[in-house]
Amino acid sequence: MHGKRHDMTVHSDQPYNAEPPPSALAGSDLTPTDAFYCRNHGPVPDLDPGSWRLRVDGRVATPLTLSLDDLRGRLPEATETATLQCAGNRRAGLTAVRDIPGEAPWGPAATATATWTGVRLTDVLDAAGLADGATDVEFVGADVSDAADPPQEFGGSVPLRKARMPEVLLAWAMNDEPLSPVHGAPLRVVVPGYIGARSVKWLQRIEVRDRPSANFFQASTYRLLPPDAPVTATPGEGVELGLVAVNSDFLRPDDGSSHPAGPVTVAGYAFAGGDRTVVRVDVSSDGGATWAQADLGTQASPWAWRHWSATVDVPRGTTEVLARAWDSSAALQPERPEQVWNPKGYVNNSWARLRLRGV
Ligand SMILES: Nc1nc2c(c(=O)[nH]1)N[C@H]1C(S)=C(S)[C@@H](COP(=O)(O)O)O[C@H]1N2
Ligand SMILES: [Mo]
Repeated sequence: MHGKRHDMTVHSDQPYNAEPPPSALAGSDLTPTDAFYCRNHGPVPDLDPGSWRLRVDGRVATPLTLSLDDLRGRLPEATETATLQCAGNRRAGLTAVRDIPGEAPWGPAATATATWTGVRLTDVLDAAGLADGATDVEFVGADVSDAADPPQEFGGSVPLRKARMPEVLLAWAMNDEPLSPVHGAPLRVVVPGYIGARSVKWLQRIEVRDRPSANFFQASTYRLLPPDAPVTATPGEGVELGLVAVNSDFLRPDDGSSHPAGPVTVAGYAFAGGDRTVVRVDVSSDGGATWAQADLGTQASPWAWRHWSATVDVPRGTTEVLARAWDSSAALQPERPEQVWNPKGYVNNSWARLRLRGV
């Protein structure tokens, strides 16, 4: 379904929400599109690329209505390799601490990396010209979500200074192929380094504003609430999520798998958003008493994850292997999910844990 592998873990059919088995992400800087997770808050809209238009308005000098041909023909094409990561990635680790009603228990594969091709958002903003008071750029999709109260289109904004950065794209292609419907055809935003929610799919409107988006999915969800807060935030409550915190997890071998006692190679990914990169990954098989540094893979772009691998000694019986990443601001993942638990289950960046059985 939706051009995905047959072995996706489908968190819901309607709307379609799914992640691949972790091993499907292993060993490759770029994720095949059929293994790229999908996160939808409403039904996938069926948009005709010929009649589709993008409206650019708000605090601009000249409001624009652009067709796909306008974008392709008038502006230089740009390509970027970037990792998307959902704020709900690894939520299952938080759900295990305390129930999180109404939110799917995503595993570690609500993240993936693709090459994205389109135009730079900053070029579109230049074409419209900015008016006084412009501070934020809001993106509005064509999908109406009844998860919002009242039902509304999915949307969100980023600060103007980020919108002006060359890595922020309006993309029509993913991994050198036209965007598929489920990934936002005909056009989506890609905001590298920010939570996946800001990479709005089925883009139909860009509004330049003098304040952040009031859309339900920015003002009332994708916010970090204190542990004792009710699940439904009043607009503006808690902390708006934006930059992705340093995170990592195992991709191979499978959690709970059995191996002949002795050396076992483990592998995973690590990612840090903003303008930070992953600089080190530590692995421990003695509960964190001692750590060895994993071998870091290449970094396909400043906006991409890094794969890593390490060989650990697995004795007979059950061993828990730990991994934790450091980013270029010297931030380190926190140890336990209890320390980061929050009512909506976002940003579980606690140490990765993998159980292996030596036989
Ligand atoms: N229009 C629209 N854009 C959206 C969403 C959505 O539900 N509707 N989900 C967001 C979230 S929360 C994430 S994590 C990413 C996921 O992108 P993908 O489904 O292409 O992997 O899309 C974002 N863009
Ligand atoms: Mo997300």
